[in-house]
Amino acid sequence: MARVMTLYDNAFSPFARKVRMVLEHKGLRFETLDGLVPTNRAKLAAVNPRVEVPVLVDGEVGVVNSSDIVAYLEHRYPDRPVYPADPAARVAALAWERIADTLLDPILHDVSYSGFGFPDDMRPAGLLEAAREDLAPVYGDIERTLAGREFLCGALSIADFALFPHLTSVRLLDISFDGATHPRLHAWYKRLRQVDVCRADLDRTQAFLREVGPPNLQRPSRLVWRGDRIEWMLARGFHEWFVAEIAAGRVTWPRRD
Ligand SMILES: N[C@@H](CCC(=O)N[C@@H](CS)C(=O)NCC(=O)O)C(=O)O
Repeated sequence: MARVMTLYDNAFSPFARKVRMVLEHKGLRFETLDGLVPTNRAKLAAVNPRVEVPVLVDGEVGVVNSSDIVAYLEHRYPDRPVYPADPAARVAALAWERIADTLLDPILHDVSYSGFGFPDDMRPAGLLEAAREDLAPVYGDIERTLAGREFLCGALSIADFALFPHLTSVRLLDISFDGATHPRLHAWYKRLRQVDVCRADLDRTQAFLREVGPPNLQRPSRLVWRGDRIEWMLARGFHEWFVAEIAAGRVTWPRRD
């Protein structure tokens, strides 16, 4: 019997959503386990000491970190590739994935307080404006790149899958692109929503939000912070706010219990 891979995921995690879309795009069989529900925490810690999703377990092989998982899948299951064959397009696709992982994720995490939402009196003044300033060049780059193209690197690729979850989130906050200024970006986003695996991703996330979302979504007493997310907060000058969060005991780090 063919072995079935296990994806430790979470419908709210942009990294896990990216990996799941790649698995589905490739038509691979896998089962999922929500690694961020407290009852599965020990299982997740056993495969990833940082206790983060996503993790992929494929027989004897366990892979952590979303871009490593995508690289593993592409190497091990090359059919229906997500990396472009052309060397320059491949470099560009990986660069888009890096921008999604290391810039868009931090901005969205920090602005939305990891999706849990800031109570009004806790959101530092100027945070949304900083997000808009740093997103504007990314929107502009996407707009320019899409000239004469359906997808960012020609055919559908990891670039589109990596950016899609973040672009679904900017629309929920007041930091979205607008169709008048960025018509190609707007059309591309609409096109992606028609792609089966992207539509399924959005449906899953919306169902998850309906199930656990406001008013039921509990803000955790301490939020997990890590590298790029801290860097963006500090680089934009919100260090006093961040230190106050640490002092108030509301900050924790990725680690094993
Ligand atoms: N660099 C990692 C980042 C993964 C990550 O930050 N995962 C978050 C969810 S988006 C997580 O599991 N955080 C632990 C928690 O919230 O308890 C990747 O690309 O997979």
